[in-house]
Amino acid sequence: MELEGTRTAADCRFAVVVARFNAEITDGLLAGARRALAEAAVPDENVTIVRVPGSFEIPVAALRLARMRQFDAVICLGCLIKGETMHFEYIADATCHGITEAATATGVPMALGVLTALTEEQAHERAGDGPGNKGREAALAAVEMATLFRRLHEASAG
Ligand code: DLZ
Repeated sequence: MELEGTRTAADCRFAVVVARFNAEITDGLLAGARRALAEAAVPDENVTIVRVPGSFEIPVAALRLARMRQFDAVICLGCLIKGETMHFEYIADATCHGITEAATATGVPMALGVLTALTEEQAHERAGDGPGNKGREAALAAVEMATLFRRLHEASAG
């Protein structure tokens, strides 16, 4: 038997956690994610958007949403731009580990759409209107994982 997810997820529900820090970029990631979800036939009413101050706050919000058991997947969107500060490394590390832990602790798939860029220009390139938008990529991964997990559930029930 071979199982994989699908490209449409009309019956699935998604939460999107989006950081406000570097909002110009994260707004672009959110727009990319919303376009991808619409292309995957996910109705707007099946998408819940939750805003948090910065990327560091994403994992705890994602964990809380996953524990609600109302979402098939959580899409995490943020943008870290390397500056003079060591904060970049600390926050990037904590955010990625936190998201991984939230997913494995709950069994709810989480898609990583947190940009780590060296410059603002690099970040803009990954949050634009084209196919390279990382919010779009995260949403497509979430659709695939959500539908895969539905199939796994059906397979284990049947
Ligand atoms: C403090 C901080 C810094 C320096 N840089 C970023 C960043 O590039 N991207 C981001 O999403 N958030 C940043 N933050 C904010 C932290 O994520 C967090 O919101 C604060 O430390 C408060 O907990």
